[in-house]
Amino acid sequence: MISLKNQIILITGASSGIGNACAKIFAREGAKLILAARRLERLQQLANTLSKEFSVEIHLLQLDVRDRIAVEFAISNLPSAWSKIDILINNAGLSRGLDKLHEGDFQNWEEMIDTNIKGLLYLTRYVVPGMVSRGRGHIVNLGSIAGHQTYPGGNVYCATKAAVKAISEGLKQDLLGTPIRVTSVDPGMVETEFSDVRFHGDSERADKVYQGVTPLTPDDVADVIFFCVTRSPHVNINEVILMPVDQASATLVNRRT
Ligand code: NDP
Ligand code: 8X3
Repeated sequence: MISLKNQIILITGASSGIGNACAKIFAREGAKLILAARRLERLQQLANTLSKEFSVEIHLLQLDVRDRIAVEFAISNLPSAWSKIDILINNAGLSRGLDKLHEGDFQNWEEMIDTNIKGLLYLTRYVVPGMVSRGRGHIVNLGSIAGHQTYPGGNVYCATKAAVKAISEGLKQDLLGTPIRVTSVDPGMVETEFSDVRFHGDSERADKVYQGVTPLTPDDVADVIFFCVTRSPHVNINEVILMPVDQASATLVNRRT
């Protein structure tokens, strides 16, 4: 197992859910954290909590990953002590709506495509060249079971996660011959703000998604990511699919109610 002590880890979407849980587990291991999201006050709260609990160095980035110029500016203007990123966790992402494709909302589509695909590409494009020139690095992309199996109403969200799968595979191939590692972590149901965001704040509908099942927690996913990034340097975990015991596929869920 390799140590994360003093490694610089950039986590997008650290203001909630899986990104937030990753920040906690990496802080515990002595990594230096760059935490990015749009909601700066959330990041500040997280940084305060982590600083009290661990002696951790944290740099905050208020960043909308959909804004390519902002991503370029943020990465190229990192203070020199923070610029040599060792691990990039491309976690920022969201779903919007569960409409039939032929009745879909254009704004929802654009938000998912711009965040889940283009945002992930921008971060990758601006961070990975530095990894290549330094000869070290690891990119972890948050895919999903939705990138392997399409479910009714999932159409565009599933397409974005299928794109993440293809991008992860492509990046792995393009980095062959370098020591840089690429991993896609692809969960099933994880209870986070994900469903609230999908249903635009309709929490009653969001709660129903997790009714009668024991979903994964953000910490469960962070544990798997931690495992992937701490393997020996010659080991690349390409893809991990994890889901709750109560789930067998994107659509097959055992509900006890
Ligand atoms: P949350 O809604 O809890 O967290 C999403 C994070 O993404 C937030 O921190 C949010 O921050 C950030 N984010 C969204 N849009 C942007 C943006 N434009 N720019 C910067 N940050 C953004 O959901 P999860 O933790 O569940 O989701 C994390 C990842 O895991 C996503 O990629 C999701 O698709 C994936 N996933 C989730 C599953 C689940 O069941 N929950 C299962 C499989 C995969 P802010 O709003 O402050 O910008
Ligand atoms: C999130 C999991 O099945 O709700 O990616 O799409 S699912």
